[in-house]
Amino acid sequence: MATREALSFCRLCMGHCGVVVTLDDEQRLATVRGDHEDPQTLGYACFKGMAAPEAHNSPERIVHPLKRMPDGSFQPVPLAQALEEIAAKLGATLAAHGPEAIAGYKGGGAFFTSSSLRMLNEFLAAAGSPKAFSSVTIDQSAKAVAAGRIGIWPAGRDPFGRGEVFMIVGANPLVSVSMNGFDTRNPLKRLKQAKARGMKLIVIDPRRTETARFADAFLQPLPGEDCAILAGLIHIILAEGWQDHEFCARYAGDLDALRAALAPFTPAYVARRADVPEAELRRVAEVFARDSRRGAASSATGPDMSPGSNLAEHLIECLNVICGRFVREGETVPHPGAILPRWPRKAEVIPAPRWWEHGYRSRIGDFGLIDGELPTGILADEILAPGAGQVRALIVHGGNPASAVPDQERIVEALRSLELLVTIEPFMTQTARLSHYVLPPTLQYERADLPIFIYENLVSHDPYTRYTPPVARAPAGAGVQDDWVYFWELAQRLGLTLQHFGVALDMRSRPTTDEVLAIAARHAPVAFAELQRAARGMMLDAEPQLVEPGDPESRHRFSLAPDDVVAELAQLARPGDDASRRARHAAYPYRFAVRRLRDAINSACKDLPSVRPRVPTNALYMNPADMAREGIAEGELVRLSSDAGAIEVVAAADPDLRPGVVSCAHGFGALPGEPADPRTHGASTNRLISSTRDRETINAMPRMSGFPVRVVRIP
Ligand SMILES: Nc1nc2c(c(=O)[nH]1)N[C@H]1C(S)=C(S)[C@@H](COP(=O)(O)OP(=O)(O)OC[C@H]3O[C@@H](n4cnc5c(=O)[nH]c(N)nc54)[C@H](O)[C@@H]3O)O[C@H]1N2
Ligand SMILES: Nc1nc2c(c(=O)[nH]1)N[C@H]1C(S)=C(S)[C@@H](COP(=O)(O)OP(=O)(O)OC[C@H]3O[C@@H](n4cnc5c(=O)[nH]c(N)nc54)[C@H](O)[C@@H]3O)O[C@H]1N2
Ligand code: SF4
Ligand SMILES: [Mo]
Repeated sequence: MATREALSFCRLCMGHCGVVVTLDDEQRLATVRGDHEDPQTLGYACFKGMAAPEAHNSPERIVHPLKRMPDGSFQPVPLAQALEEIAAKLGATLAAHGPEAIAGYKGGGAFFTSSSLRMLNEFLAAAGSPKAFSSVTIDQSAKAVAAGRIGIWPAGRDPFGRGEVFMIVGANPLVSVSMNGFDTRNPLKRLKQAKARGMKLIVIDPRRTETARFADAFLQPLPGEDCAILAGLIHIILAEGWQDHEFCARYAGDLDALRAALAPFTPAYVARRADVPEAELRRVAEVFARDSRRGAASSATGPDMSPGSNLAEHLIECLNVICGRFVREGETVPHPGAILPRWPRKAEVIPAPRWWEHGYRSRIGDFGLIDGELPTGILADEILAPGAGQVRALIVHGGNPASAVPDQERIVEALRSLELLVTIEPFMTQTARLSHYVLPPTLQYERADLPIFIYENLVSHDPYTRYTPPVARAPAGAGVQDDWVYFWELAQRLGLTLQHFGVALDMRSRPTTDEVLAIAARHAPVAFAELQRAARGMMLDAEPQLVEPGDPESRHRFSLAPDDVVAELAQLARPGDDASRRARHAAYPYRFAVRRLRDAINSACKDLPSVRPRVPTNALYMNPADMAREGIAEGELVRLSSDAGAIEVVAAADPDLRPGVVSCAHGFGALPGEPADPRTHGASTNRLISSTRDRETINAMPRMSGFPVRVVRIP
């Protein structure tokens, strides 16, 4: 019986929906609903967000540290024993093989736990290991690569709330509630508000998505052709002279070199290649550049998971640069920093920093660091390839690499070969099952938290932040801990000092979670205690930040056409390419497109009792005309193959998908070698992807969308 209500916010995705929760007599989470008085998210909450009580109270939830026994079963062990044994093993590995033998992988569950979101990195740094991996480099790290190659405008792009236009390349924020630049605080309402004030929406997506239904201009190309499409758009804009001439003169470097490199991408060539009408391509250029003066282009996983992802992001930013779509001198910075420190935003370019060209190089593939981390595309090789620096121990924090990392067979082989695999995880996931130890965390409503503050300007486009106390109790008798506690306890046993956002933690007496959060929030314009008292968060707009004039002496420019980008464009346009694509097309006539499901988050949430019937499996979506041509009926089993592997999945009709394209969500299926029923377990799309071929330069991003596949009905 529900006895008490409390306010909090959901931490399953970037939406951060403000919610009202009810608690039962034991202070356990009973219900979750959208908070209609929430100033940010205006009452929105999705089905899986409201299903959180099922996760918190699940009989399947891991509530004690588990140790894998020689027979493969898991036994609960006392926390002290688990920590002693793990620390002893880590210590022995460090002594025998050095810090490079210890690595970490951080996933979504860790990013959305603010007290812990840097702890894995900080633990590895304290141990002297450079081997931090995360889901970022199998997601949208092309954005970091693009910033590193083109340069940075400190005040950022034109915000959604002020633009006359917003261009979406391969994202579906009305379902994913996650997209750089889109206002995802109740995305449907925010989109309707923006359209009501006259904002034009452009969508480029092989599927007529929930978001695309609102588009003023919609391109439905083959996936994997964004580089050509974007090159074509810039080609048209420069040819017509629709760019922002003043901004270009002042800030755009190598504009002529870019123009030359884009010469092959004529509208006719691009239209043929991406299979879109040339007139529609022109229309997108018109709506974005000719008819609008402000408003940015942005993207999400569509282009960032397809071949040429780094180039695609570079070209998106080129579009913004040539059209001058940045917050200008004298204008307010939308979110200048609430938890993160504020810094001067000048109207000038920070020249391309190319971070990865300095410092550490990986032993596999000679990659540099992206945002201080190694690319997850080489994780399996770092574990499997013998030699000095081979990874022998891995800590997985809030992630499920056995499901999430492309080339499932190879990553699972790697995880199985580890001398020590420790996973901080609430459920018996595929990765947990391969682990030597599983350490159970508190779940979201049981812990104090802040929004995912490292991306705070994506969560809210206003200077807003919010604290939540723990509102619910963990299950009676449970041995769960806030995630960061595990890192502190292990560090202490190894004699290491954790530096949390530059502040040394007390390693003798364990701090509280609030103390840890307060360290991260120490630059906030208000005291942490004040933040804690604000039940629905705080708008920290007492001192709006205006963009300062740039240094008149500054000669810094955006690098529109650095050598590597020019080489990638030349490669894309090379004449042999057409022929080889035609040959591939004969063997693999469809193209695969990534997609997400509304009621699941990657590999999580789909097994909750109320969600299960809504997403029984990861169906392969096909256009009904393609199904008819292949003789495939709704619900039949098909074999989906790429040049890297094959899976069996259930076919489902999706008239919104363009012909020639098939689409299937990731995060399903069983471990390699184990039986899996495609109708009840689904299958892992990561078996269709090679981790050693087709990797991007710089961030080793695998090719996860836009690749050729074949679909055959299984009789
Ligand atoms: N083929 C293919 N592969 C993909 C993608 C794709 O589109 N296609 N998408 C990629 C992308 S964008 C991403 S971000 C990655 C995701 O990669 P991961 O983050 O590694 O995968 P998830 O399935 O999201 O795993 C999150 C885990 O966190 C756990 N968790 C939930 N709450 C908590 C908590 O409070 N604390 C802790 N410690 N854990 C918690 C969940 O149970 C779950 O097991 O997958 C990538 N892989
Ligand atoms: N409900 C739900 N929400 C989620 C998640 C989830 O699993 N479920 N996952 C979370 C995570 S980890 C992330 S990273 C975000 C991702 O957020 P989004 O990137 O918005 O995810 P999707 O909804 O899959 O949208 C990707 C779109 O790209 C299109 N696409 C595929 N290939 C191409 C291509 O080559 N070019 C173009 N132009 N389009 C292409 C697809 O048709 C699809 O509509 O979502 C987050 N939110
Ligand atoms: S949209 Fe995201 S933040 Fe909002 S309720 Fe759903 S999962 Fe939670
Ligand atoms: Mo992601």
